[in-house]
Amino acid sequence: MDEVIISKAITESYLKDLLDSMDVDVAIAGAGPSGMVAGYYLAKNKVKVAIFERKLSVGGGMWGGGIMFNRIVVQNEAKEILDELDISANQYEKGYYVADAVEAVSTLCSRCLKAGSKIFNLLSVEDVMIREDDRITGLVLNWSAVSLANLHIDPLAIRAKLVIDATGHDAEICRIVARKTGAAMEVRGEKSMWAEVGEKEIVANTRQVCPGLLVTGMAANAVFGSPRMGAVFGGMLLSGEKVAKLAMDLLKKAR
Ligand code: 48F
Repeated sequence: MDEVIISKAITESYLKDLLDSMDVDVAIAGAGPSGMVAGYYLAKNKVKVAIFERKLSVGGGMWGGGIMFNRIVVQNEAKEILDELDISANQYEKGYYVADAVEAVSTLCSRCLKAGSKIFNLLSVEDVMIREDDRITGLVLNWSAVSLANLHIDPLAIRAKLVIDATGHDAEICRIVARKTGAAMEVRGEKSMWAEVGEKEIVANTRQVCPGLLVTGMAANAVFGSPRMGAVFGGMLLSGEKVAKLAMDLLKKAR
């Protein structure tokens, strides 16, 4: 065993992937359920995609189900996506399926990676690149450990034809853009729990919010002031699928 070979293997292979991901078709902020579903469908369709996740683990709010009972509920409309991803689920009542949250996250992550997405954990999106006409052209990244340690260290940037905000309840990327472009967009903030309305509106709220920036998952409901839903995940999956389709349409048009 040679520790230096091990160290070189890790460094070279990581840096190769990071360098390759400095110019992508789609960069996704956040590897929660909506971000990874988007990453899966994009990569499956040969789109070059990189996902940047602040935490050590991917999966966002899906691991813990409802109040740490690690089960998630998915309604009929999104059952097809569970099947596509090969996540097992049992019907609880007509139209309501229950899945194991740990199987859901681990399988989704595996399918997303095996389809060809790159996921970089421990990296936080701290800013975006904004060019003419308030177009978003990339992400500004720093190690999550830098902000945790309160260090003053400059970030690095990656270029993307499109950026997807999949940062969940805080809609962090949209908030940055709203702050830095003034009138270009507004983040209204999510409303109190109302599963039926939240699940319906999340799909409609999944869209391009300013040139080059799309929003998915809970971030979409936060931007447009729609309710949160609790541990029902169909909307997240449908939103991730929809944002991938929208991104592919935009990429096609730009060709
Ligand atoms: O919060 P999260 O799971 O968002 P989501 O995909 O799904 C929401 C559900 O989990 C649940 C729900 C169900 O009804 O409401 O809450 O919309 O995943 C967001 C991911 O983004 C990461 C964060 O750590 C999490 O893993 N994240 C947030 N801000 C940043 C980020 C950032 N600035 N840079 C990188 N990652």
